[in-house]
Amino acid sequence: MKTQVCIIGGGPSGLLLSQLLHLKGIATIVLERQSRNYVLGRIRAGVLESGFAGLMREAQCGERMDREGEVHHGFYIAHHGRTDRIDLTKYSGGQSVLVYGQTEVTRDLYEARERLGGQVVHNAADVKPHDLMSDTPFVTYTHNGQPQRVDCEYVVGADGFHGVSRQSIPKDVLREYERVYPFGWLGVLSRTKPVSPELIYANHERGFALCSLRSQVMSRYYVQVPLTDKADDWSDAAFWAELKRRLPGDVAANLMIGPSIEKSIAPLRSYVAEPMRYGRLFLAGDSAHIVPPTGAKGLNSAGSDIYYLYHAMVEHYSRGSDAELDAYSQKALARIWKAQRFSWWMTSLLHKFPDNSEFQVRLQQTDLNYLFSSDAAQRSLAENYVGLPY
Ligand code: FAS
Ligand code: PHB
Repeated sequence: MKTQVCIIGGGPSGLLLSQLLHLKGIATIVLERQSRNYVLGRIRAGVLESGFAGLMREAQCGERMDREGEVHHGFYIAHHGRTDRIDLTKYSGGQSVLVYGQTEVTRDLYEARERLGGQVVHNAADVKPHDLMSDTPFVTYTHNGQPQRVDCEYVVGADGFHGVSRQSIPKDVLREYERVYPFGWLGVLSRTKPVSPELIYANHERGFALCSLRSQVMSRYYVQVPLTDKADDWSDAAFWAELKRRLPGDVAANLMIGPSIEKSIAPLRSYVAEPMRYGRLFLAGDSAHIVPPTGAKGLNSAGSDIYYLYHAMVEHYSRGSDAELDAYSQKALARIWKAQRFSWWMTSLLHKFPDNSEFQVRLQQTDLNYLFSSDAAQRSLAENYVGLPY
């Protein structure tokens, strides 16, 4: 097979880039290790920045998102017996976020690829990029036991944190930066009415909790748990009881509980790999960076990578200029590191760190008191949460 851009990974990053390039007449193929249902079975992000939503619309995938997604103008932080609201719209100069699950984003992208006859290969095993430093890179894989080869001009590694692409960059070229947090998030999805019309982030002495949603009949809740916990250790009853303990009394009293339809634990880490380019290979999304989900920046950071790479590829193929391709890694990393900073800060602000000294505990409390006493501090939080400009 021959194509212009071979994309490894059929998650939101790979599918969005493939769809955007296709609309500009640039040929792509997406190689996805799992089945479509497996990819759609993952429950992940829930909040979209306006930049990401704009890319979905440009990709002709925004119709259901705009119909079913909820525009949110603020969220709550419950802490030290108080519940304060961050007015995102007031403090970000009129912006908002869209609450629409990553699962639905991915479903919309799959359906759009199908409508356009896009090439998405599922169950692609042993995917491996070759000759990345040449002008004729290629990718091999096996499908239904048959060896396959894709000759291409560029390879995009959109294969997530555990993918093969980042591993294809030599160790003496790759620089990695990482912080692993001493806790994880136990998440539950339930067909229940959300307890609050807006998200509630809770800083509690027992640990962090988050009340989110997917729709008015589908709720998404999280509690911070030790890294040693397993999702199976938690019965539904134990989860709901712990969540209630960490929420303000009036909220806990109104919490509608029900059977979990998904329950999983996500470890929390901050991670960046540099550079995001090696010859004809470009990394995008979780293959190059991971954030703790506290700031809702994971999927949204993938969005800005895709925006830069999409425009760089169009520049190359339509105007023969490689300036934006050459600038991609530096440009993407500049925004990635700001999302890293914000995600680390929100995580430090809201979680219980087992090894924190009394001094650090008081600093965290002071950080929250300062936040809600300062318009400047709330403007800073709001402009980062709605998404810094691409
Ligand atoms: P993805 O990991 O989504 O997609 C990569 C794809 O590549 C996968 O489908 C994988 O099967 C495929 N792949 C991997 N190796 C391959 C190979 N060798 N060959 C072919 N295909 C291969 N973000 C938030 O904003 N909020 C959240 O609450 C949140 N929760 C999360 C919970 C978990 C458990 C995880 C892992 C992430 C979470 N994230 C969250 C971040 C998440 O939303 C990512 O940012 C988002 O999935 C990034 O999309 P992709 O870059 O497409 O990577
Ligand atoms: C979610 O709804 O899954 C969600 C929302 C906000 C976050 C993290 C996760 O910061």
